[in-house]
Amino acid sequence: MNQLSPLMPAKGVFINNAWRPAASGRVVDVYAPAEGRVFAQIAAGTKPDVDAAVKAARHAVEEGAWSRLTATERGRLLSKLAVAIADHAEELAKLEARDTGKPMKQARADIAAASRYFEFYGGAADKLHGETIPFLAGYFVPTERVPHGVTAHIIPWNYPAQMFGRTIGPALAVGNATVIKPAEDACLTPLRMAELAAEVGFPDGAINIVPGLGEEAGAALSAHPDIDFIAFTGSPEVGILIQTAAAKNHIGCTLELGGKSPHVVFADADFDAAIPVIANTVVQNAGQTCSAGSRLLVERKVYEEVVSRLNARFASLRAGSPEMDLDLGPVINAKQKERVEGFFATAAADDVSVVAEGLVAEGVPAGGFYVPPRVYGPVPRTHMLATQEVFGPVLAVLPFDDEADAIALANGTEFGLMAGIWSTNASRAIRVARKVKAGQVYVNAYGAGGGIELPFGGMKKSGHGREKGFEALYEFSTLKTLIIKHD
Ligand code: TXE
Repeated sequence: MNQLSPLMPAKGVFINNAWRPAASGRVVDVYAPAEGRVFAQIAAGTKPDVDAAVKAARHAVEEGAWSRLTATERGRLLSKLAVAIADHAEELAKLEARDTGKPMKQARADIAAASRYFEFYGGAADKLHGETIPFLAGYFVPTERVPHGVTAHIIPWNYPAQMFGRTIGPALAVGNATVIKPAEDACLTPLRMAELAAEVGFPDGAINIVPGLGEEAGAALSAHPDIDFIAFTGSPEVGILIQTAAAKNHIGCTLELGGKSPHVVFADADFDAAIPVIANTVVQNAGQTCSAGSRLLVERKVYEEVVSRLNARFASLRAGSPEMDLDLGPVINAKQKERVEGFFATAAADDVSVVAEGLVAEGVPAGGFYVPPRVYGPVPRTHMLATQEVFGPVLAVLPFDDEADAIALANGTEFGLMAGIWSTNASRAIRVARKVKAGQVYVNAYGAGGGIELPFGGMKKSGHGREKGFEALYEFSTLKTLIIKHD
């Protein structure tokens, strides 16, 4: 094991507000992607740990202190956690940067977003309510939004801190008790934030975390017969396993499975505004963002101009370590680096040209998982660069002929998570935006991963269900109707 010393030791599994050793006695090595070396370990949670965590959550939501809190009291706890995260922002940002390799400025923004999730859902907790329904004479029929019960949350490594807030914030606001299986590649900030939650007064069992491998802890959690709902963000392949496990237990799930989101740039677009945003949305987090704008569809008559502007933009981009705080960091691990380089190799073999490129900065630590940001064009429409999620800082440029062609191309992948339409013709921008199949469509703007207040989720292979915003409160609750007969 190529390791950095001293190693951050595994904390264990977090159940009833306390750490305990994993039943397996094993640990999982965690790499610092910027250095390519092991810097920490996490507990390898397995089925017995998941059983204990679900039991603690069940107790909390049925009869424990968590079940006795009012919505306002739950909201206050969430708000306190938001403040605690903000108070520990620099510590958390350093941990997030080390764990994921992202530049410090990105890590700081992510911690601010994590805090903001708890702030938003703290305020929202007592704003969710039912309705009354006109019915037969002599009946009074109110509805009530009630928690599912125990919610399971399987989250990825690209934004561990943000994902923690995004997924448990609304679940807790509604009154569920949660069990989280964070990603083995990066999960140290969720572990630390769970401690902060205990410190601000979350009762035992409301937040439980079982770190470990996907095929062990993740599989045991998603198949557990006593969970009531699963929220999953990750790969389409594992998404199928999650939905199958949910079906076997007759419970619901949300799946957020990534994308191949297009920017559609018409000849009349404001290029000065568009190009920096487009470049940023594919290099942010080294392209490892589900909503990265990884396809650039550009009207053929301005193809050369757009490519030349991209070239100028990308020439200044640099990948570096978190401390160097440049435009992007390394990718998460050796496998992801190989994956991105595999796309590079296929493009070279297929004679698809690199039209813009940034660099890996001089002086990055040896062994880190760095790849340069790249733009390819014109990419043939059926090429894997145009259809498959790279999850790296790679932009595919494809020319289109007219509006109908642009819409067909935008909708021409299996995914449907986000899109950006760039045009100064407002009618056309709105027309196209309404025809593109995606959960979020920006016009003359694009926020990869942004917008805590905005419902977010996919169509098609990007998954189903909505997180973020008020919509997540509906997702993490269910509706109960009381039918009351009176004289
Ligand atoms: O994902 P996995 P990986 C995409 C992206 C990336 C690819 C592979 O294209 O290149 O997926 O990434 C847990 N039962 N996205 O391999 O394996 C796992 O431990 C239950 C898009 O990291 O899907 C982790 O916590 N859980 C994406 C989580 O699933 C299992 C973010 C995601 O890991 C499991 C990440 C199992 N059998 C990757 N196997 C996005 N939508 O943002 C794994 N897991």
